[in-house]
Amino acid sequence: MISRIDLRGAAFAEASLDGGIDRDLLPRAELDVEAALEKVRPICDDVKHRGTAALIDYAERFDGVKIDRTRVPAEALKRALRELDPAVRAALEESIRRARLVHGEQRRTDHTTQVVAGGTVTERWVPVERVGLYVPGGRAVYPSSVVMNVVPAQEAGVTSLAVASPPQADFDGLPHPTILAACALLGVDEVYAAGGAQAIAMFAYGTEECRPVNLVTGPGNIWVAAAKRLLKGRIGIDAEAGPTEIAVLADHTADPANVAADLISQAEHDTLAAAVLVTTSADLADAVDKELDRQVEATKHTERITEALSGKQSATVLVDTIEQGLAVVDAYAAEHLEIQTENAADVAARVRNAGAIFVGAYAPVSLGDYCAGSNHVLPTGGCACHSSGLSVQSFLRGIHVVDYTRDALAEVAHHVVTLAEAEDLPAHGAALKARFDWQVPGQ
Ligand code: HSO
Ligand code: ZN
Repeated sequence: MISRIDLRGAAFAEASLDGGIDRDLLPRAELDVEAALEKVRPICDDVKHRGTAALIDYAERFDGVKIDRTRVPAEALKRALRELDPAVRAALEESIRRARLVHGEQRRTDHTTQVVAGGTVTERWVPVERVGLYVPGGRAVYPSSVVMNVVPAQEAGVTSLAVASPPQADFDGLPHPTILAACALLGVDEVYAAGGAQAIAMFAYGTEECRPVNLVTGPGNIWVAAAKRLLKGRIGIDAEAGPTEIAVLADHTADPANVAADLISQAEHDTLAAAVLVTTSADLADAVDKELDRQVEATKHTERITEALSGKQSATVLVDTIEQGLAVVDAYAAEHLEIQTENAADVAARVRNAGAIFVGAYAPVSLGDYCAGSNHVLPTGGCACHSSGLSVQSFLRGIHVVDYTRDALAEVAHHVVTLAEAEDLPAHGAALKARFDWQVPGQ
């Protein structure tokens, strides 16, 4: 069901550009966010002008449920936590504990550089004041994503955190109870029943019920991505999450049943999800194909997974060497990359482009999705060649604090004036001259 690209022999050189592999060798699923922009624009404008009333209308139109307010009452959060399955609660608590361990150590400390005697620049890390977290509803009800967004925000020191998730007809117009319970577990008490583009507009413009936020994070469908793109600038955004991707770089030592299971695990998310196996072993590729047939048949979401695996975005790539395999996975820049080879840690250390790397036979992507301690909000669509996943850093701004004494300024003033003149900006120079009775020392 998965297509095969054979880059052995001369084919590797043919697929190479400038010594590296062609980025487009492996096609990706197409999501036309641009086209969605025109549809979400009037929705966002409507929320801007009519606030909560617009959100109530959209709940009826898009979510099929009548609500009379968007703010979720505190009692509903408490109830959801009380009624949460104890095993799910214990698993979420462990997920939160591990995520806090990792993210707690990411916090940057302020740093002061002494540039000259009397002249310092301090980089001060300041948390964003208010963050809005979007959590999808529908098929993708992921309490784990609440954990992955809230924990780094809290560890960064964000004090005002609001969550929005679509109102559900089956739950009296409230967001899914597991989402509410996860919020309650994390100590988030400001939750809104709002979904899609309209929820992002609520965060950006504010309503009678919800104060506007500075930054919006969290996954979402194409409408959410389009609203983020539209409102970016007014608000900060994390990234536009695309369909999930897994790449596995494997050699003859990999277990085909494990490799197939891991490919299937991410294909389970979406018909557009991508599963890519890059291997030096044709025998492994054949064995994985067989395992895929067997395991896909036996799993719950067979249809969705079959479509994802047979889509143009999924493939098995045969290469001659691990070196070549590394070139392929670097060009692809997968959201998740597993290394299932001999000396996996050494091979992993040579990867340049990936959202997260999973080393060896016992670090499947599913571990990272829930309980590794790492973050599962990762760059998709090849963005891993320039961006990182969500972290404490995503919720901080580094502010340069410049502190110079008169003498320290005097020492460099002539250079400032010279550069200002070179740029035909004499008023810039004048700001210096004003401080020295129009006499710039050294000039
Ligand atoms: N693999 C998804 C995250 C997720 N998996 C949530 C299960 N639940 C994107 O990294
Ligand atoms: Zn997943």
